[in-house]
Amino acid sequence: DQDDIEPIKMCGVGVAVANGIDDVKIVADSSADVLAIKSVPYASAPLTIRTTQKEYVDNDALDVAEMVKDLLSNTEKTTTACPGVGDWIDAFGDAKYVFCVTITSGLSGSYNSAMTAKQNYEETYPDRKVFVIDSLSAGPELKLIIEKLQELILDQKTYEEICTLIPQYMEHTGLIFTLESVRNLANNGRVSHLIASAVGILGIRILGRASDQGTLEQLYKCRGEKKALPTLLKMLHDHNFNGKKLRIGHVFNEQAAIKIKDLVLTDYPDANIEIYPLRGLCSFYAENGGILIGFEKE
Ligand code: X90
Repeated sequence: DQDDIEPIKMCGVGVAVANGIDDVKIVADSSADVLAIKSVPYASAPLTIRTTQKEYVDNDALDVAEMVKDLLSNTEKTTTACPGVGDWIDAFGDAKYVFCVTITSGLSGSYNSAMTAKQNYEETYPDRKVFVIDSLSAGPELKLIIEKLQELILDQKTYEEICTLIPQYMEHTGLIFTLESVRNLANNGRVSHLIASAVGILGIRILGRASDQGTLEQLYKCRGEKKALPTLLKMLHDHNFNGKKLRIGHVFNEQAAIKIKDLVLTDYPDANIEIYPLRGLCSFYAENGGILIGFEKE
């Protein structure tokens, strides 16, 4: 059937065609919320969420609902950790060409860790190459980058071509979000005090975007979902959504995600929209009810 044929068709990237499918691999940290993809080898390097009692590894075995529930009733400090150099090298496996996507270097050490892993990997195996991509974002924007990598690989683009095309694509992607709480972000020093204090008031949510530096930029605050959803739509307009791909990740808030999808389709009838639950790391920081939207822009 089709699934058996496809992997042969893509046979590595450009110059390495004769060496077969194991030659190319997409790797991302678990902030991408992507556990597996079709047709191209893929691995996810997990971040971890830690209390003094317990460690949650953000892999496919994690029960996100249980973690979110546990942490709601937990009052002690919870921290997170990015993949270590060894975790990244494990994820690279034995691929000749690796495309490695990380959460923003503006908020995490994941990118630095991946860069060290790249150095070690290329020193140990001089014929292998790793292209590390700092997403300057989190969640659904990484998903868009991974989908584009997959498309370029299946299109038989060479390693060098992809190294040029992906940064160009990323100039045309963005991330907006709405959060009902920034408690975990604030407790871990990942947002300014200004933003943290805005959301201290019950019922107030913030709307914002990933800044060009890969940090949280607050654009609005509002009370209640009724106002938040049209504002998200306005933000998409303001940030030049091209009417094509949009990815909505949510923390146990599928209802709002569906409403957003319907609103978007009214203005952009040809949009390609997918809704999915966020995994551990993004659920921890975006918190219950949180919505992250990755989109393509002009
Ligand atoms: O290295 C680590 O321990 C991970 C730290 C990650 C901190 C930020 C995670 C943000 C997740 C929250 C809203 C979207 C913000 C996007 C700004 C670039 C998602």
